[in-house]
Amino acid sequence: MAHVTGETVYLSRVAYSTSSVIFPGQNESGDLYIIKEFPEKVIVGVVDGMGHGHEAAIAAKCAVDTLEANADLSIMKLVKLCHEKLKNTRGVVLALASINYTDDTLTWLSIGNVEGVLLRADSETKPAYESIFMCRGVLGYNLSQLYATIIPISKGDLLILSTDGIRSDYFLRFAADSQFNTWQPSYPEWPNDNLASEPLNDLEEPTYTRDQIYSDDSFSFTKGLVNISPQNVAEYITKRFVKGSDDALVTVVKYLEKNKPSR
Ligand SMILES: [Mn+2]
Repeated sequence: MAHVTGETVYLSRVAYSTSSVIFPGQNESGDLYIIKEFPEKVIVGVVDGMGHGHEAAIAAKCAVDTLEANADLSIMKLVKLCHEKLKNTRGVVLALASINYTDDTLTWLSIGNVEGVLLRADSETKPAYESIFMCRGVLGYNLSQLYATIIPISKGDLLILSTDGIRSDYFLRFAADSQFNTWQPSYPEWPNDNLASEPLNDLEEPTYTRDQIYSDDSFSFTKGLVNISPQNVAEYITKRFVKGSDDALVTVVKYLEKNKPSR
């Protein structure tokens, strides 16, 4: 089983890392990502080709190539373009985000089931997180009405996009862990190379529900976010929350201070 976490990469206004796990027995992933920075924005995409193995990888590669070659377009146009280009493939689901540097906004949408959250670094900002809007559909097959949302984004905020190879309740457990002052990401070592051994059986029930976190003004991700690198967060999420029944990929992007490289 191939599990890879990239080191944190610093672009001019964001730092990011991606962690991925390939479905046992396959040698290529159907889950891919793209990040491309321009002077005034950065585009981030996480793509999940339907199924796994070679055909899934072909579809995902087609989507990523299309995004890469046209990243200067708006995300709505990018979605429609991918839909056209993917007609002869298995299709993909994806999440796309565009951070506009000139007005500090995040525009994002998801087609299918790629999850997206934005965790607030400033404990005064309420609610403590925002969720991506998930539209129905599979690019290449069927596309229903598209909705993107635009929200403000601030220094230190953490954008996390993850495919369905990551447990959908990862966010709630992550929230619980992030309440500690000295949060040290911890996870079990892989017991062996066989993901079917399910290293996650020992997880306790989540402490919070999404609604509780969303409406609780005393809740803050700040303690857990301040000194954690995108690499640590990405590695923590895949190692602790991978399902093992599918490819998995998570991309973590931290919004940096204006014109000042920071850690
Ligand atoms: Mn998947």
